[in-house]
Amino acid sequence: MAKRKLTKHQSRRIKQNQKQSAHRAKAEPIDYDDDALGPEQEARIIAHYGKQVDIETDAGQHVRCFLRANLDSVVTGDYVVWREFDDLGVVVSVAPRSSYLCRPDSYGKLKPVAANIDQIIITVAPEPEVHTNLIDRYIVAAESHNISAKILINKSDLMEGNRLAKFAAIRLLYQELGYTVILASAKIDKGLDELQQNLKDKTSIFVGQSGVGKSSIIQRLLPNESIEVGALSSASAKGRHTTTHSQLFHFPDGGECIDSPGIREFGLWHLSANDVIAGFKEIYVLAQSCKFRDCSHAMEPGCHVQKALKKKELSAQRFESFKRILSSLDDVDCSPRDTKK
Ligand SMILES: Nc1nc2c(ncn2[C@@H]2O[C@H](COP(=O)(O)OP(=O)(O)OP(=O)(O)O)[C@@H](O)[C@H]2O)c(=O)[nH]1
Ligand SMILES: [Mg+2]
Ligand SMILES: [Zn+2]
Repeated sequence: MAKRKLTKHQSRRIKQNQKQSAHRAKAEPIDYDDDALGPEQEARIIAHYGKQVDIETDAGQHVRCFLRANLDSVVTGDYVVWREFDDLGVVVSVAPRSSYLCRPDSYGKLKPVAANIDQIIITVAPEPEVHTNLIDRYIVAAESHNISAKILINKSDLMEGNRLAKFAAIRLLYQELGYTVILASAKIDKGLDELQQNLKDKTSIFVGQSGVGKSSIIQRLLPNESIEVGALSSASAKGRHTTTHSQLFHFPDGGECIDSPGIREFGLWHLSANDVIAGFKEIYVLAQSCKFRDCSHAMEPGCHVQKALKKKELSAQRFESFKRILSSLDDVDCSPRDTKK
């Protein structure tokens, strides 16, 4: 199992959370006899509510299901086998995942966020304030799971003054690194066609801080769905999230998207230093030419990362972000289970 060396802050937070969870009532497992269940059928998980999930059958029917007790954690996007039980169902097994995105939860356990996804849409906005380190964290997570990443800058209607220059710089930085960056506004319907083109025929997950407008954007793309959108003040000030569970929606012309709850931090404790450097493509390339194989890219002679930094060929912001992520790692060894990729 996991070998953990957590910082004091992480240990304290995990202990607090464990104490709180011990007081919460455990969900009662439902009582059923295997003979009472219908035949095995295939479906996909479209929403996850802790002990229960909603599945979608091939015929497009939605069924609320319990999970068989011995089942490993399941997540939105999973392909599963289920059996009918009265008006409900029981999920009995999960198919191997082609990809999945995971993160350590606030209890320190590694949790999948979504499965069988092709790309993550990292959503940012001028309100709440953008943190480029969070963008980089998502990119590292995506690259380490072979999922592509695109950046969506929402609320372009709120760009004026300093914000214009700030977001132009963010856009340029990530475009030059090869990432697609889309400028949009759910409020004034801007950039939605371009976004739709980028989502076609793929399974995408919208991720980002609470209040950036993930649900608002999806609601605009799918006007027939009824998706809850929250007031920014309550979402950001009180740390409340409007979207509380990940949900999968279909596009009529092909492709799916998953709306996910906003988060403030994306822990990468479960990744290695090598995973992190591989997630910073430009630093990875420079590091190949460093004189020493174990170069820390801090002050060694012959360090191409430092050289590029001095010549301003490497963004100081990205390098800072890289160092910050590296220093936040501990030696947790909890490799994700095998995937098909
Ligand atoms: N001005 C402006 N406001 C927007 C835009 N898109 C969303 N909002 C507002 O931003 C607030 C938050 O929107 P949500 O769609 O709930 O944000 P979210 O990212 O889904 O938040 P969580 O579900 O908490 O993660 C709401 O008040 C929206 O009306 C936009 O393009 N421009
Ligand atoms: Mg939402
Ligand atoms: Zn170096």
